Amino acid sequence: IGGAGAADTLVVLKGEYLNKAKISDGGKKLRKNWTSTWVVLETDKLLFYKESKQEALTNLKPGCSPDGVDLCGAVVEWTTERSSRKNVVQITTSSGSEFLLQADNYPTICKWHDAIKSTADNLSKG
Ligand code: I3S
Repeated sequence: IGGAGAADTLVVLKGEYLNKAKISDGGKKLRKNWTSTWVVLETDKLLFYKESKQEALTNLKPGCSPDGVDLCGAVVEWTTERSSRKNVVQITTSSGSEFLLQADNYPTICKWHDAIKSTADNLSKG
């Protein structure tokens, strides 16, 4: 996912550690593997970094783009069916990939759910 250059001006929610699991890729089911991930929300995409330090490092390196999800056309919803964990948000991308985001702290995950959902909904209106 590109466009790291002027990242600072595009950030909607600053980085925070959330638990992330990718459960399908382009419609193909994947084995679930929860990992703690540094997540950053920009105006059109959600970026994933292994660690907070990598955010700055990746943006400094020309040609180096972070792992992420294009939110245009994405559907963001709470799910109780895809995991036994509490506070799980499912993101389904327009290309048919599915991600779960989770945090034990409800206010934390609520903030991310609301911001990601409104970002995706605004892009889809556009
Ligand atoms: O949806 P699943 O497949 O029941 O997810 C669980 C598994 O990924 C499990 O690992 P194994 O593939 O080794 O069985 C994980 O340890 C669990 O955490 C997953 O379920 P939760 O409910 O935690 O998302």
